[in-house]
Amino acid sequence: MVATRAGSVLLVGSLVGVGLAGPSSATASSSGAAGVEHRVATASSQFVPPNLTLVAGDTLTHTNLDVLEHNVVSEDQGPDGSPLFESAIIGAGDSAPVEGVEQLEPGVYPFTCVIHPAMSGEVEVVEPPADVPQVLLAPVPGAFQLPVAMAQHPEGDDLYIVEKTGTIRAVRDGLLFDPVPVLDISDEVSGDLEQGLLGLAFSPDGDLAYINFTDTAGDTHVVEFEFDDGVLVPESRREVLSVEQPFTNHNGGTLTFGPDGYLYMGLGDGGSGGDPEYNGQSLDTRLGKMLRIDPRASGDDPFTAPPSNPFAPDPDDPEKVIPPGALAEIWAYGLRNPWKFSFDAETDDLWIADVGQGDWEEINFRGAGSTGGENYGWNHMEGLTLYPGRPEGAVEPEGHVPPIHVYDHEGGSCSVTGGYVYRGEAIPSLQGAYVFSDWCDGRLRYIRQENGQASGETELGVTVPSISAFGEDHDGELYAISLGGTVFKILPLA
Ligand SMILES: [Ca+2]
Ligand SMILES: [Ca+2]
Repeated sequence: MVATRAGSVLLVGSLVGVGLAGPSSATASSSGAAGVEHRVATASSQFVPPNLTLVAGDTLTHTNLDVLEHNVVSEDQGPDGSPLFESAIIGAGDSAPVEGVEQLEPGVYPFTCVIHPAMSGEVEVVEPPADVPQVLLAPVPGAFQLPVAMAQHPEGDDLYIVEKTGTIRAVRDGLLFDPVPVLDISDEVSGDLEQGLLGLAFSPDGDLAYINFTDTAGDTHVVEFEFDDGVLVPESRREVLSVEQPFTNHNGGTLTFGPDGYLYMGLGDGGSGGDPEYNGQSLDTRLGKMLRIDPRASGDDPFTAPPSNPFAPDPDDPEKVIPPGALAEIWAYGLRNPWKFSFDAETDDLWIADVGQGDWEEINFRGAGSTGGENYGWNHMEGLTLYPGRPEGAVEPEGHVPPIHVYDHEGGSCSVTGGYVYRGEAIPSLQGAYVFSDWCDGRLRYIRQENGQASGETELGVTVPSISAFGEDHDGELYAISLGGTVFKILPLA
């Protein structure tokens, strides 16, 4: 799969390079290198996803996750009267190729199920991208112990790498590994796969640093330090908040200051599997949430919730309706494990990669104008469909914000690792693309967003084993972090 994709990218790139872009490149691509394999599922008598974007020459497979028999059949016919594309009728758990898709010219093609004509979907076939970015991965100096996050101080070019084992290490000016940790709480952290020191954010003025870790009992803590002389000052330590964790997994971990100057924090549903405590949809717990706080102490309060939060009392708006018991610090809910999220440095849009249960990995998108309160659906929804293990009788929540992009676990993927929208200058053809990966397959890929709709995935043709995180520097350049101990800067190939 990786080799196929890389080959296809290189072919397209080389065709463009010799001036064969245009209609001829689509033909060359479909008759030459194999295209990317896409998948459409049928579940709950729907096509998932209902709309697909393919590059000419790509292939499509139909997987039936429903109890009923289905197929995929084009509504349009060719000159001989047969459908332009069609899969065999298959039963639950089976997959079949959708024959003919790889021959389609650019255009939009509605399809249905021959047995259930009420089901509908659409394939959009587009020309191969004129300029697929070609990148390489350059290791940043230093050997790191289980790195899981990166932050850059607002001043200067030092990179701060968060090690799950409880230390933070600096790469001075992005070039020189500093062997002395800038923080060491390794005797305080727990060590399961999703536990440890997980997040770091510097205050916008650079005077304070906030970390997120799970303690030896597994509970989450956000702690504030003064930042001075390139280190987190141990004596200045102050607890901002803590969250009891019922299970070792799904602890979220990312901390980042939003464009509004508030601290955002992603928290998983508590863990185990299927959200047994029903935390995602409960507004009286911090678990399964995105929090938004002013992390500075105010009187006896170790932090405050901005009145503009959806469930926070607002002195300027006495009519504001707040559900009983809803926590003021909640910004959004219905999340399973938002391990990584980020803001677009140019547009301020919020991107949340939410790790899925068994079937679907999610990329969620919310535009900069959001006033919060989004319900991302878990545990009623997984991806675009009802979660099979949802509480009895549970339906799609009112106002559910569906993911902008989903992918399944075919081909060895298992758990989304969210990244950033690229706003650097080194790779012009990557400008504006949301770059992300998957913990199990490590393949770097991107989608593009326009009017709240995402394009299909495009692969960058490079792989980072055990990819735990991405990082972004002041120049908008991106980094990919392997839990194995290497931090890579993503650079143009030429
Ligand atoms: Ca947990
Ligand atoms: Ca969701």
